[in-house]
Amino acid sequence: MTLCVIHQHPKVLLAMKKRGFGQGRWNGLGGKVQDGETIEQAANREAFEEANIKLGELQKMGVIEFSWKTKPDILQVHIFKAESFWGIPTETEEMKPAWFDVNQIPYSKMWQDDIYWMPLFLENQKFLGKFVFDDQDNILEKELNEVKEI
Ligand code: 95L
Repeated sequence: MTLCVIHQHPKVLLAMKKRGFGQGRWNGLGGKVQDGETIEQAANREAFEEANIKLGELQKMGVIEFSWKTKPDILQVHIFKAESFWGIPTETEEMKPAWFDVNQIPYSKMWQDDIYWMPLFLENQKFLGKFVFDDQDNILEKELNEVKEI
């Protein structure tokens, strides 16, 4: 899976997921990598599908593996930063994009892992991690390490 957060300091672009997996949470843009597609191509395609924007250069910021104690699903998420994009972030059927000040990130309405890695992301520090959730998406186990290179 890909996850791209646009960071134009002091603002980040997040998007409220309106339906499906992660509904009701402020997310980055992204989704599943399709057959025949690179991870970067998937990040670009998802940004266009979800918010109608074309991404500039992508920086690899982190890889996190998410799993659930009570489900077989394992998601390997590649987290990217884009500092530039083309177009106007537009609400789609899936997402409602909005800008947040880096000091007012809505962590209480986000996935619980974000509060751990977003500060590293904002400081341009790369990271690798693993989180295990319960069936209500609460964190049961966490591992997060800063790294020099992804
Ligand atoms: N901005 N953060 C996200 O969009 C995000 C964070 N954590 C997650 C954990 C599991 C998952 F399946 C998705 C996300 C996710 N989209």
